[in-house]
Amino acid sequence: MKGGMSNKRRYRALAFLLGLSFVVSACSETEAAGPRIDKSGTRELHHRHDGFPHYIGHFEAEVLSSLPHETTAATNGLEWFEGALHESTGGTNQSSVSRISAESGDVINRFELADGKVGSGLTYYNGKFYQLVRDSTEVLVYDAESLAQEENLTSEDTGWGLCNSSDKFFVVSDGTSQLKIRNPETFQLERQFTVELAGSELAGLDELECIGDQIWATITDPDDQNRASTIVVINIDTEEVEATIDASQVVPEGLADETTSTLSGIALRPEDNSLWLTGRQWPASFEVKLTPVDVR
Ligand SMILES: [Ca+2]
Repeated sequence: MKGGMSNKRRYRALAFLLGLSFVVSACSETEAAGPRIDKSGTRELHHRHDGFPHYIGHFEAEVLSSLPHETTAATNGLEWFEGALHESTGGTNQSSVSRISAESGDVINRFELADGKVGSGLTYYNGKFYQLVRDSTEVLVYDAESLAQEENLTSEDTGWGLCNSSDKFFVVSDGTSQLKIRNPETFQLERQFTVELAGSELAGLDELECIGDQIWATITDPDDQNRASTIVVINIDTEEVEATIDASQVVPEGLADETTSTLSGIALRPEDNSLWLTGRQWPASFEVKLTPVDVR
């Protein structure tokens, strides 16, 4: 941390504020029909009217179950589609898009990128997968069933993470504090904004998952391992951070270095609203539950 409040103190301060918002939210929901808040630590803590889980506050992630993950897979994007996990991997001359069995973790189908192309963010939209290429404006497009390549798109600039927000927008990160909202048909820029955490720009936004009206983002920060296992949850409309998640307990022990231990994959399985995390060269992908942290 370069000057100012330490990260730990900053997170505690933010967690306190978010904790307050959680309490306020819980109070405001009591008039609605049915139980809205489940504090027993199940994975859906706040059921929204549209069926998506909605998390507000500060949480810790714990492992519920796991799926084998190739330790050679440098995960840069993760997405569930039709009961299978789909993964974009980076690494020079090792990049691919893979469909992975939810039962065994085995690769069912794989498309390998041409040498020199580094796979990055991945998302599904309207029968196709879209994959960003690191340091390139090229957006690779695949048929979602066969993973056959289709005609590519070209973006105005480069990106890291990618998610599909309710089939209305693509959200793109680029390792800075900026998020770009793009038209999913044309990839044209519609809006962009700066993400702030506790009053400071939050750089390093990386892998994304769009869940309802929220954008879940991992943070790549080689100088701060706490941040590298933190997820921030941003409201796409208000552009505010609504929740933080400490996933440090999920990071497997014994990984070689900061790069391999970095959390770099988030995916929500829509069939059961289960949340899955993995990282570069992790031996497993993990289903996690989120437990609210009492920060008062
Ligand atoms: Ca994702």
